[in-house]
Amino acid sequence: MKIKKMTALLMTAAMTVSLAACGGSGQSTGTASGTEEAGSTEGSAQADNGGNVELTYMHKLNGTEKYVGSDDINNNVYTRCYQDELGITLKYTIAAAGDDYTQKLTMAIASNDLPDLMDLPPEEFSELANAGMLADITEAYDTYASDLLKETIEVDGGVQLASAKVDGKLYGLPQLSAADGTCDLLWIRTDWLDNLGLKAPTTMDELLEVARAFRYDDPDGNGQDDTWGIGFQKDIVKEDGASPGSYEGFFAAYGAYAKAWVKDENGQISYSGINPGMKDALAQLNQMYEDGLIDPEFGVKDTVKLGEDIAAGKVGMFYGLEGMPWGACKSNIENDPEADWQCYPIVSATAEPAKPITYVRISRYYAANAKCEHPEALVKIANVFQDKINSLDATEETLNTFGVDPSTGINFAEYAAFAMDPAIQKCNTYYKEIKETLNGESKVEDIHPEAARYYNVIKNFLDNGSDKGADSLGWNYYKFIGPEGSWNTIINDYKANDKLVQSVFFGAPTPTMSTNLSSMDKMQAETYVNIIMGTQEPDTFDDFVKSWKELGGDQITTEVNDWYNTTFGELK
Ligand SMILES: [Ca+2]
Repeated sequence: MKIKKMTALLMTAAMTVSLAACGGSGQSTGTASGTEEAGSTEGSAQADNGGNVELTYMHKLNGTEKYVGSDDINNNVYTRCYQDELGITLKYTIAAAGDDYTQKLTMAIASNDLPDLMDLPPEEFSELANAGMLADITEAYDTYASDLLKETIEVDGGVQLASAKVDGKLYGLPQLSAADGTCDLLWIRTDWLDNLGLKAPTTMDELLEVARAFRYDDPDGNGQDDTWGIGFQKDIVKEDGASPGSYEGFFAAYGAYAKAWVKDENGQISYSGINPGMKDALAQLNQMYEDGLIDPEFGVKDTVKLGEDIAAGKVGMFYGLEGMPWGACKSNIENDPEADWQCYPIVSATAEPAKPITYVRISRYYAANAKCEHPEALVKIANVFQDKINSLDATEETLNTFGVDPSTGINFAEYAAFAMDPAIQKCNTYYKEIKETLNGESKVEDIHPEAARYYNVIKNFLDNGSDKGADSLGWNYYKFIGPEGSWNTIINDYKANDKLVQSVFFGAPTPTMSTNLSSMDKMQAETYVNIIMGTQEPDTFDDFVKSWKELGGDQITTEVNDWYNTTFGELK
């Protein structure tokens, strides 16, 4: 069985190898643009089944694309499909990854040499949409978007789609982030809990007890004083925290978040990084630091370094996202098959339940040039990925052809001109199907073929006596989408009990954010670290709040509220 190579298809929320992930340096496949559009006669509804339409496209690559034979970005299973099924020939005038793409995009905008279709980061999208340089695709979307595409893109009630509108007109399709399914959980070494006869904490006081025991009571039984109670990394002021070692799950115990914009019951939006609960949270972290529960080197450890400590069996608890079984925890159980990890709901320090924060992060918008004669092509192209990969009618064959080839591990989905994974619906569906199949209530032949892939991996792990060392991939899936995996906690605790809080601001930065935010973030991060390490008294938090407001915070707060009211005025 080539299970190792059967890299999970998608599940963007949880996967380290994410379809939408930006790659490093990519290659460009041509730059000449030349002609504007070509192909069939006018009439925007006539692109399919008949005359062929050629459209130029500026596309951001992941940088990880691998091709078979003589295929390339202009000729592959997706471009041939667009041609055969839609009569659309895509000509990639720019196809690059990372900074290379950003540079080419900046140049194309500066020289007003934009292709028919394009990938745009939020800031550039907003700029071009407001300048009238993008096609209004409102009607094209209404007419041509398949039910599945609409269902996928409007999964959040149309919130992210609304960010692609100006004056009620739609100018692009957002690459959705899997908000409201990606949030902090408390990950704990359960073998250490067992060794010390402890239970998983349900309150902050209990968490402190466990952290103390993990630090001082030799949880790994090697007779050495060599373990930390709870792991944190250096990036405190960061959306989603940085995982592993996020602070957002910890701050949430005090009703605070480092980087979130939260709406109150009166509809007012405020920045939670200056919330009074944050002062209590930082004071508590300072106490833990003083008590030796936190690695004093945390301020110079990034997620990779913390991951190495976790993998080496030095850390017994941390806050992190639902996909944590894939990273350091996997390395840890591979190094030490006795090790085991389980996620738990985050704990509260107050009488209120702790509510994890989720962030919307739209990486890019797919848009059409205002001069493009066939803007509807954008929508038709977007339908394809849904049909081939995300439809309940998808088969093993379509998944292998348009997704990951199980024999080579090549992810053909990376070639898609527009790919969007309904990660949350998928996780919900697959979780349920896998659980039912494990319980004998469903047959593996009857569940979604992608769910069946994960089921088989999990079943293999369970049948082999749960040998984590021998089947770390099976352990991964079990801990993520198995009956007691992280997804179970998210839907059966966080969602079922209405605990998730969504940060409501996303998209292009506001004007004052563009000019002032990076220095404000820096000041915030320094204040937090100094308070934790005791070089500043917790009471200096109040001075920080005052400075933050004066240095642009009050202005940004006004801008965020204006943006929200303008963007979602009709929606709410
Ligand atoms: Ca020890």
